[in-house]
Amino acid sequence: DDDLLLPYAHGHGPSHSHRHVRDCQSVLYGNTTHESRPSSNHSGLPVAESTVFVEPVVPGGSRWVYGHMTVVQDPLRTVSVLEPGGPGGCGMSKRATVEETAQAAGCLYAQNAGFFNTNGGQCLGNVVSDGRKVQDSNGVQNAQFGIRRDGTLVFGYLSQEDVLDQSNPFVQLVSGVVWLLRNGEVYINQSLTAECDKTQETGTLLDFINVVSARTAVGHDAEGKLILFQIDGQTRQRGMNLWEVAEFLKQYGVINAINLDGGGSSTYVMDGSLASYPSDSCEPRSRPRCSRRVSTILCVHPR
Ligand code: NDG
Repeated sequence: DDDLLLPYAHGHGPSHSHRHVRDCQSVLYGNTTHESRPSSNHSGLPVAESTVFVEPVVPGGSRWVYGHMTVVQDPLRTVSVLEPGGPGGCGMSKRATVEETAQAAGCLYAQNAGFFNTNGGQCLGNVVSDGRKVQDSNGVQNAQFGIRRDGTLVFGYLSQEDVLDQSNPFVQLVSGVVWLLRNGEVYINQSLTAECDKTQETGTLLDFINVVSARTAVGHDAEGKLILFQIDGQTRQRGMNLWEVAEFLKQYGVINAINLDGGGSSTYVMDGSLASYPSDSCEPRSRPRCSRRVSTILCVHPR
């Protein structure tokens, strides 16, 4: 398809196209650079189930992490990618705490999602929010999560053509960094060769993967339920590296998953109230730790 011909704008992309991903991936995946699954649709059940956990990072290990896992029964009708502070937030390079964005939208559960430029505050990557195309990444290649109009869940790498597709368009779309699990297998080594190194600001892509930190991720299980994942941490001191996040999710039956913005951005909100332990210090330092003003969020709302 045409993505082979599209140059990467602004020098942000890798020096290769989707052709590279296809050439370097095993025949197992053929020509596809992303995975698509029908989403579940259990309209009789509660919208979502949220669990808190304290678990050893490695089974039997001594390092423990605190986190939240949210299982969403009907992602098409109850999950939205929301701009910081509401519609238009990305256009204004706005940043808002997850509480602020979630309260305004009436989210039952919410966590931070897309990366942003820590200098200018710009939202990075693709953003489609409730059917509104907010911005596209201009072909910059990072792991994506999207929901199409018919409810199909999409994880992986998308060409500009895929992003702009009008036959079954994305109604929600957000970009992460590192495709953690593809078809139930850890896909981090492949992500290392394929993804843009400039979207995240925690060292090189390899450092970003290997460092322990607070993290957020999104994935799906075998039934097509959406799985939101958030763990607390502090970069270089507590939390999980991305290998551990991938193993953890795999162990709990997640099939495809991507990593979203983490570190001081990692935040979990229930009914508009902070329910996680963020790592950023408050400015001014009148209190110990504060929610960071972040970019886009993933919001689980009533049907
Ligand atoms: C977090 C990220 C950093 C990113 C910034 C803004 C981690 C470990 O938020 O990479 O540049 O999006 O995910 N850190 O600090």
